[in-house]
Amino acid sequence: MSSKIKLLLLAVFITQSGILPVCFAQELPEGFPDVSSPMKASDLQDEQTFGDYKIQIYRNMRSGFSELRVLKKGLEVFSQGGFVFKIGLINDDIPGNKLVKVGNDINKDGQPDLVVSEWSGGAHCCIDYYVFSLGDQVKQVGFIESKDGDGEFVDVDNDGILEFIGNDWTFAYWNASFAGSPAPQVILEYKNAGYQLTLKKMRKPLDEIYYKNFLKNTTLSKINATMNAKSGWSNGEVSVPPEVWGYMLDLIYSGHSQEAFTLIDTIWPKGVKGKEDFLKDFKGQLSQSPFWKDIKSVL
Ligand SMILES: [Ca+2]
Ligand SMILES: [Ca+2]
Repeated sequence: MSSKIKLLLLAVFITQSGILPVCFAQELPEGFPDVSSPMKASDLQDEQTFGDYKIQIYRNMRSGFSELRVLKKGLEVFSQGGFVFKIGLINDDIPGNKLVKVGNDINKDGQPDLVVSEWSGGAHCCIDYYVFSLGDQVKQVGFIESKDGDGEFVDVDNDGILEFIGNDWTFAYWNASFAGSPAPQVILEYKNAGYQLTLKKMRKPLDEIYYKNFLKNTTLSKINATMNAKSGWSNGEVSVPPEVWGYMLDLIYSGHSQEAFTLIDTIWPKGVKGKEDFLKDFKGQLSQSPFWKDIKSVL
C-alpha cells in the first residue's frame, strides 16, 4: 500500500476517533497504521459461541483492520475482512440488542442467525449490518447499508420476523449542515432472501393537530440573495428551512404525500416565484434515494 493511502487511512482514523462508540475506543499505537502486520491470536477482541459455532472478531490495532471469523467444530468456515466489526448491533445501549443475540432466529426460517455490524471508518458513514444463517452451513441471508446512522431490528408487526428500522440519509448535507439534515425513518422487512423497504409497515396516522399548526405557524421568509442563510434552500426571493422538507419527507414516508405537497402550496408566500423550482430540486434529491423506486410510486 502506498504511503499516501496509509496517510489517508491514518487521517480518517484520527478524524473519526472522537466519534467512535465506546466499545471501539482504543488508543492508537505508535507507528500506526502498519498495514503489513498479520493478525495475531492476541488480536481477538470478542468471541461468542452458539452450538457448534464460534464467532470471533479480531482487531489488528497495528493496521486498524478487523476480521470476522466463524468456526464450526473448531474449523474456520467463514471469514471476512473489514474496518471495525461488532457482533450484534453497533451500539450496546440499544435495548433491541437482546433480540439479535447470536443464535436467535430473526427471519423465522427455522435456522439460527447471526447479526454482525460493521463501521467502515468515515465521518458519519457508514454502518452496515450483515445477517448470517447458522444452519448446517454459514450463509449470508441479509445485508443492510444503514449509511450515516445506526439502526435496530424490531418486530414491528409481531409476526415473529424482525424488521430493520433505520433512516434514509439522502438529504444529508442538502442545503443544511449534517446535524440540521432530516433523515426520515425507514422500515425494511425480510423478503425474498433480503431486506426491502416496506411502505405498508411505515404508514402512520396523520397527526392532524400538528399538521394544522405547522401550516398556521410556518412562514417562509422573503429574503434577498445577499442574506441567504447557510442553512436552507433559497432562490434569493424566498428561503425554505430544512424543517419544511424534513416534515414533507416524514409525511411522504408515513403515507401522506398529498399532505406534504399541500403543505408547500399553503405556506409558499403568495405572488412569489420559485415553488416549482424548489419542488424540482426537492424531487431531484429524493430521486437519489436508495428507496426511490418505492417512494416514487406514492408521490
Ligand atoms: Ca433464521
Ligand atoms: Ca415482523
